[in-house]
This record gives sequence, structure tokens and C-alpha cells, in this order.
Amino acid sequence: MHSSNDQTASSRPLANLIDGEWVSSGELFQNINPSDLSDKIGDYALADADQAHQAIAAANRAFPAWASTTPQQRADILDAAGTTILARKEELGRLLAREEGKTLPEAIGEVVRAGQIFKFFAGEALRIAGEKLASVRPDVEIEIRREPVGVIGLITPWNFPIAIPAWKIAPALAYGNCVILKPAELVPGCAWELARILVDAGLPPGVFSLLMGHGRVLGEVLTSSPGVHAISFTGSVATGRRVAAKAVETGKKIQLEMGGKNPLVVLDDADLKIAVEAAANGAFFSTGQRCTASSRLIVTEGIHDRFVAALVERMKGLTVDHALKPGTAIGPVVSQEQLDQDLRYLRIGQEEGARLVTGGERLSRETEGYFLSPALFTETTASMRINREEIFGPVASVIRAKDYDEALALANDTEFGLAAGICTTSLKLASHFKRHAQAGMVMVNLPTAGVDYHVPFGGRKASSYGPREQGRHAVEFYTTIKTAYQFSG
Ligand code: UN1
Repeated sequence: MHSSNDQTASSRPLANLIDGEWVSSGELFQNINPSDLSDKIGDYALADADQAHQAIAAANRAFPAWASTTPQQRADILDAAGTTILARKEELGRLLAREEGKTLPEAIGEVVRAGQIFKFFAGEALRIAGEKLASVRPDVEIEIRREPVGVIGLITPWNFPIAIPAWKIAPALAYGNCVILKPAELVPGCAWELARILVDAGLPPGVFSLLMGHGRVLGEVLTSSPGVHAISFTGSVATGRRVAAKAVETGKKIQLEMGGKNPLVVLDDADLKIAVEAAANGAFFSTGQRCTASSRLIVTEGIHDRFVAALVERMKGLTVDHALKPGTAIGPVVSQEQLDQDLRYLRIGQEEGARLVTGGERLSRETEGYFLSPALFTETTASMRINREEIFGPVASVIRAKDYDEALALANDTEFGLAAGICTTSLKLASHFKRHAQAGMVMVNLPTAGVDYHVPFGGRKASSYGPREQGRHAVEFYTTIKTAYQFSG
């Protein structure tokens, strides 16, 4: 085992952060660029179960002192981390685009979002409010206070390698918790940089640990250890449910963000340009690899054919290529496994009788990568698997509806409930949809994906479980309430 305090980006392999030390174990794993399989981003140390236990023990040792730091101390650290992230947006954006495959502008945008999240929660650390109430008994006063939960395990997905870790880490630290981050194996690079930024910003040892490697090893320890008091997870429904079942055995607080099958309703009275832009962006940007992606386009009769023709035209203008190439609109699919899943659903859709009007082709480019052209199915029905299961790729389907009422019913006809969108110029129908869409987030004349960083994020039904993430509502998950009674007679 090698341990050192001067880990730099140029030293290899990139190590895990445990109790303030950079620790590399014997086993390594590689980070490969999905735009160019010959481009190896780096070797990363695989954390093992023992190291996970060490990180948990260190976090528990660090917790009492960290929980009693002043809000100003925590705000200063979060603000410094945010400043560094924003100052390094180009370089971190390149790393993100290289390891995940979203385009460079998208990647830089994500880095900026991560920086802003740290700044936002630096402010929130100073705004932890309580309540004071009179008791029903004489001479007794009641205080309702928020306290940190303890040690929080964060399990994050590959599709937002810096923003999702940021929106879990920043509130956790702001409210005085210790954190153990287990990033997705496909994208250790941004997580590692984030860990280094947090150390440099002045976080004491043990308050934040980074464990890179296999979910089945590290996730198992984090979800079953009594030394972890809460788990926030973003990923698939199947994994999320396993995490929750395990975590509840030791009484952990749980927050899950899982799949989506988000509808975008396009009504006859929609502004066609706005609707096509919302659909193209929502369905295909970030290669469709967003749980907020608009994967079901529910279109009423009067605009159906015009909408499909205009969207196909727009899709043909989207350049699919290396994520770092100027002019690329859609980067590669993240991995061979994800590509296989996308291709499998493209086959399933055709077998189910849907019409593949454009895309869905494996593309070869100058570099060898997982390039797939954005695909659109038409003549689909709500019961088809392509309209019920999350594909998580650049694949969308159009469902025809006769009117608004049918469109709304179709929009809600899904086990998921993350985001729902509508394109219309009718104030009345927009307002009705905002009230009646069964989703945690509703968008009018906007894509279902691409949300602000300072307001609650999350869904209903099978999409989410537990309190909301982001904005000041994040306080619900990352704090626990204490009701204090005091007699002063
Ligand atoms: C966005 O649409 O801006 O995994 C964010 C996901 C979501 C984040 C989407 N948790 O795709």
C-alpha cells in the first residue's frame, strides 16, 4: 500500500482519499474515452471493502468536530471549492467530455453548474433556520432545530460526473455532515478532481472520503454499515431499490433518484419551432443519457405530421462525433454496455411494430467510439416496451393523441414521474397540465431536461424516493430535526 499527501494530477495511479490520505491499493482500473477508445484518461485505484470500512471509521471520528464548526467555516470551504471549480471550468470540462462523452460545451456547462451549486450551498450554510414555539404548558418554550444526520454515503451515476456529486456533497457538508463519495466506475476522473479541490479548500481529514471502484463491493459496505447514517443514490431503478432495501435494515435515511420516461406533449396550437427545439434538446442532447430526457413525444393529430417532419429535419442537422470536436452536437454513447442496450431497444421497437423514421445507426468516425445517430420512432403505442422502459440513449418515440385530454392521460400512463413537458400557446391548457401532470417537475415550452441548480429536483412514482434534492429543500434530507423543550418557571 502506498500512501502520500502530495498526490497530483500527473502522478499515477490516481488514488482514493481516505482519512485525509491518498491511498492506492494494488488493483487498478482504467478510465477510457468513449469518443476514442485509444485514449486512456488514466489509471485509478480500486478501493476495496477494508478501505471502505476505514473511510467510514474516519468519517465517524471526524464528525463531532465537523458538526460543531461554525457556519462561516463551512461556508468558506464550500465557497472556495466553488471558486476553484469555476476558475477551472475549461480544463474540468475537457476532462468531463473525455470521460463521459457529452460535448465540450455541455461539459463546461455542467462544470459551471457544479461550481454554482457549491456557491449556493455556501450561502445555505449561513441560513440554517429553526423555529421557536410556545408550549401548550405554562412556562415552557419549544425550539425546533436542524442538526446534521452524521455520515452520508453518496452513490452517483456516470451521466453527470461532476454536477450530481456536487449537488449531493455541497448540501451534505453545508449542514455539517461527513461524506463518503462512491462515483460511477466509468467516470472516476471528475470525482477525483473534486476530491482534490475539496482537500485544497481546507476540509479536515475524514470529513470527505473518495472511494472509487465497484458498486457491488463498495455499495455493499456503504449500504450495510451501521456507521453510515444516510444514503443518497442516483442511478437505475433496479439498483436503487436494492440499495434502499439494504439501507433500511440499519435504519438509514434514504434518498433515491432513479429512472424517467418523461413525456413531452405537443399540442396543435404549439409554436412549432419551440416544440421541435424542446424535443430535440430534451430527447437527444447529452446523447439522451439523462433521467430527465424527453423520451415520449405525445403529439396531437393536427400538428403530428408537421412536427415529425420538422424534428426529423432538425435531427439530420445534429452532428454526431467526438465530444471534443468543435461542431459536435451529440457525443458518443458512454459505453459498449449502454450501446448494446440502445441497439437492443431499437430492435425491440421495430419488432413491436413501431416505425423507425430516422437514425439508430451505428456510425464510424475518425476515432473509434460508441457513436449512434439519434433515433425517432413513430406510430408507437403507450403499451410498447419502448414507451414503458427507460432506454437511456438517443432514442425517442412519438405517440399520436387525438386531443389534449388524451395527451394528458398518455403522459401520466407510466410507472415513472420525474419530469413532464408541454408545448402549447394556450394559457388554460398549460395551467391545467402544470396541475395535473403526475411528475415532480413540469416544463411549459421548455425541454424536460436541463434544470436550474437552485430549486428542488426530483420526481414521483418509481422515479424517486425520499425528500427532494437541491435548492433549500435539500435541507430535509441532509438534516434531522430536534424538538427541544425548556421549562423556565
Ligand atoms: C438535468 O436534466 O439537468 O441523472 C439534470 C439525471 C438527473 C439529472 C438531470 N439526475 O439525468
